[in-house]
Amino acid sequence: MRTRRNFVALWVGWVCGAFVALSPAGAQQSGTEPAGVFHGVGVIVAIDAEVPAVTLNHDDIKGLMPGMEMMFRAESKSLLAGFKTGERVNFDIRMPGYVIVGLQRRPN
Ligand SMILES: [Cu+2]
Repeated sequence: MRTRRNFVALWVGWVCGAFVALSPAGAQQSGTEPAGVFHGVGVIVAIDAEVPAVTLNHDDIKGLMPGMEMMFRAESKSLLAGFKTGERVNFDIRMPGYVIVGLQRRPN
């Protein structure tokens, strides 16, 4: 019995350790969502200036999710000012919450 319990504790410790190791430097774990600021590249599909929110067709976001099309809330309306659909952008997402906190037009 004692041996089995030690084995389970060791296994859980190993899995948690592996998960933390895959997280970006300085990120904190909160619940099941990773925390910290993640960086992505994508194309603007739609902008809702009132929410404010932006729909992006984005590439893989390292440590967070594979490439897909999805909507993100933006931290402020001014963050989206001057952008239009079809533009390729670099963006920063604050987790947890999937909030866009940075948006820059890409040269290409
Ligand atoms: Cu996504």
